[in-house]
Amino acid sequence: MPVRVMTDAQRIAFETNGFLVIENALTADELREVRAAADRVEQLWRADPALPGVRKPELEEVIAPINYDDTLLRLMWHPRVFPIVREIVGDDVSMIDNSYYITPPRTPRTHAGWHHDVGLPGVYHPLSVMMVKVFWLLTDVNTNSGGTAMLPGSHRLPMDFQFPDVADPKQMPGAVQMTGKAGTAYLFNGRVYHCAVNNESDQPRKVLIYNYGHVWMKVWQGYEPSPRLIAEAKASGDPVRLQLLGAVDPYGAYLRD
Ligand SMILES: O=C(O)CCC(=O)C(=O)O
Repeated sequence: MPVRVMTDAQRIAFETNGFLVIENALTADELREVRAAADRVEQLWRADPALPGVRKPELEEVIAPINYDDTLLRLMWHPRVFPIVREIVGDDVSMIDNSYYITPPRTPRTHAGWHHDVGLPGVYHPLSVMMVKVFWLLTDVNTNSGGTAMLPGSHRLPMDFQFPDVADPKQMPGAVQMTGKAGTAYLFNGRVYHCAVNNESDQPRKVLIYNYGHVWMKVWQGYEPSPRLIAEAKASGDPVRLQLLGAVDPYGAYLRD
């Protein structure tokens, strides 16, 4: 059983809304360290257009930043956030994908319209938690910065629920805009209906995204941990690191303490 770390207010907020905000998830020192690592990764990635990612006017995405820098690897089991993810997903928690998103200033359009992250055949999603995604804000994000918008409670809606079509993502009735200072983390059930709004500001929005699921699920294609990370996890013998990187028996592994 996962150790219970969530407060009652957090459990109720997550169950009812489908998302949770953790302010100051990173201390000032940690934020400095994580930003420096993200900057190093961005530099390496920009220097080699063959490295995997998205390079579009509405989004730049470094695929699998944990493969580049161990500070970003360690963020995957950060002590203020990972225990919450584990409590929600369960002891069979593992990594599905990870990204570094840079939304350029003044995007011409959103990079992600309204969607659910999960819609698996054979799963009754309104009562399931298949994925939990954590966003780590590396820049301050306000309502104009190209951040995520979510429909609270939408993870519980029937599978055939008809959402309205909206031309501008901001027009979705009932949507809540995720904002926060750099160092904030927010996490959500991958069934919550969400999108990114346009970045109407003069600043890039920078976020690290870590998506967790169950260890028997496959890693999102193209986001696999590098052979180096697997070898180092095996050498470490650390059960959390091994399981998050999928270097375990997918039908037998679960974290024990
Ligand atoms: O960029 C965002 O805030 C939204 C990203 C998104 O839709 C996703 O990760 O599924």
